Amino acid sequence: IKHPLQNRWSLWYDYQSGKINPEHWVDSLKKVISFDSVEDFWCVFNNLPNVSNLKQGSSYHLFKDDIEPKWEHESNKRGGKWFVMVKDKSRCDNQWLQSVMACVGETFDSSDEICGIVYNSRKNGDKISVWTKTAQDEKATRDVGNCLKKILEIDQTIQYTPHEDFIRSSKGSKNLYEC
Ligand code: M7G
Repeated sequence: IKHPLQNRWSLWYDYQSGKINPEHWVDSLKKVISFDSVEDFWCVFNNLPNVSNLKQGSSYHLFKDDIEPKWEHESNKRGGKWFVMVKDKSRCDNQWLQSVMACVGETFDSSDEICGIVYNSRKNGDKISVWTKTAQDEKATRDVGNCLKKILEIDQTIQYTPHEDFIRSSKGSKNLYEC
């Protein structure tokens, strides 16, 4: 018997070469695999190329199974993301694993608020983002941000931006919270 996770999760991948507009972005998004047990989680992660080796321009998205990893999805459109610039590339594999384990193990405070987690490999610096459901719920949103800093063992200030800004215009976004 396998050990069930509280939620079923799906891993998605996308690769963007150069500038992309929001209408075409979804075309490159591919669902790779889903899992709902501890054993299957390890099976997936033990076989997944490390984020430190991810080709620049590509991203991993790990989301609760009923949530597509895009701003427009019902569960995301009133939410936003905490994002962390990866400052020390030698720590990125471990930081990604720790934050993914906290998601699937539901050890974040206010973990019901979590939609998913993203790793972007980018020329101007890698990013880890945690997407939450309700930007207006300041308490729950801050709980997630504070937990994320502990999990990543960082003391830099991190920012939270609502997706609605991107839905209106992919250029403009303002930070709603910091922690
Ligand atoms: P990104 O990959 O989140 O971050 O967005 P980056 O700026 O570090 O590369 C890059 C571009 O991809 C955005 O400006 C959009 O054109 C497109 N894009 C990204 N996301 C997450 C979405 C999304 O959820 N929906 C849509 N329509 N476009 C998106």
